[in-house]
Amino acid sequence: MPNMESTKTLLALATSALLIASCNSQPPQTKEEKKGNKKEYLSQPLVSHIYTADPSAHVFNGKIYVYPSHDTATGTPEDDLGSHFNMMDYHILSMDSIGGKVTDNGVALDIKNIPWAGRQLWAPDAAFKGGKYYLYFPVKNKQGVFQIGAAISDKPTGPFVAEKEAIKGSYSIDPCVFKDDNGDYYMYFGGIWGGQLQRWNNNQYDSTKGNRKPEEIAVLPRVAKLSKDMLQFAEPVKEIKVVDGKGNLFTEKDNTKRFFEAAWMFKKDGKYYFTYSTGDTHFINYAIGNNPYGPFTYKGVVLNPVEGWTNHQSIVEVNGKWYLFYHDVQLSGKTHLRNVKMTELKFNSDGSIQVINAYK
Ligand code: FUB
Repeated sequence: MPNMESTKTLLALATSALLIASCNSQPPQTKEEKKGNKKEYLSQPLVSHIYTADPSAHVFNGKIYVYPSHDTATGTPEDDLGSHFNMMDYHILSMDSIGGKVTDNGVALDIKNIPWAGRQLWAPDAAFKGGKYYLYFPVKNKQGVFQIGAAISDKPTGPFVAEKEAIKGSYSIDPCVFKDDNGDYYMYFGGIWGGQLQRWNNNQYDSTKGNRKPEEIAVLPRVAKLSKDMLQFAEPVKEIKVVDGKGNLFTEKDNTKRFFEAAWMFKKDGKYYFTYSTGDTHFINYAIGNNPYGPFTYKGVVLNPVEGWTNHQSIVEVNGKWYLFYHDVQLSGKTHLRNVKMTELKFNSDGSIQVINAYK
């Protein structure tokens, strides 16, 4: 019979051997896993041969078109004004059906063919009226001030011909053109920080105006009805009120709820849904109103933060189902080289939106 000491030694040796065996049976951890960041994405990039962002989706003649920014690695250093988002052209994506093959239709508009443009082609949108397609885009003018331009084509995929000047009275970024049931079109727009909206008060530009202080009322998004020819504003630009359940405007410190950029409007069951990004807190939120000018009452989150700093959405109905188009940085891991994605969006019976997580 072995003595107590030799039994303990044998047991210790056996335990060590088992531990070593079990450690060796594990696959090595990736860098991300070591950081505890194992991710399973909700959906996959629509295309991977180019970087795309800020997807504005539309259904024209039964086909799905996505109007994204075209992210490019130009080497422009990163700063708080978004100088690294230094895009030069637009490519339009199309699909015959949800989940179908995605076609890149090539260059639809190049910055060198926009007479008034300086730099940085940011998030575009598009509209269709009277047999013509209209592309709306923000770009800095030659003085470095963001304005919004229009371009026309006979085809939804372009090529688009830009107007010689920016839309008169337009400013800032992220146009969204919404067609109401009576045939009127409205442009929603604006974005703070690098999008310069904080510099505009009463439609006057003041380059010295900085970001709002935490206690101040947050900068409000803007809207203007479009002229019949779709190329100008038909009225002075107005502010849109996004309010809490008591009708109060948000202050800058309410930065999980206040508007930052990425306006997108849609209408469902007679209600106007104003959706937007909260920027530095990275949510896509929604607020509901009874008419195109608001006020819009904050209702909640549509999309939780994605991988990457920016979060930018569009929401569109295709054959009776609703879809959220968004982006993240799955392909590059770099904040300015993004990829567009889509997923189904569901409503509750009271019209509220079921929150979407970018990860499973
Ligand atoms: O793509 C450049 C800017 O990043 C957009 O205009 C913003 O909405 C943000 O996504």
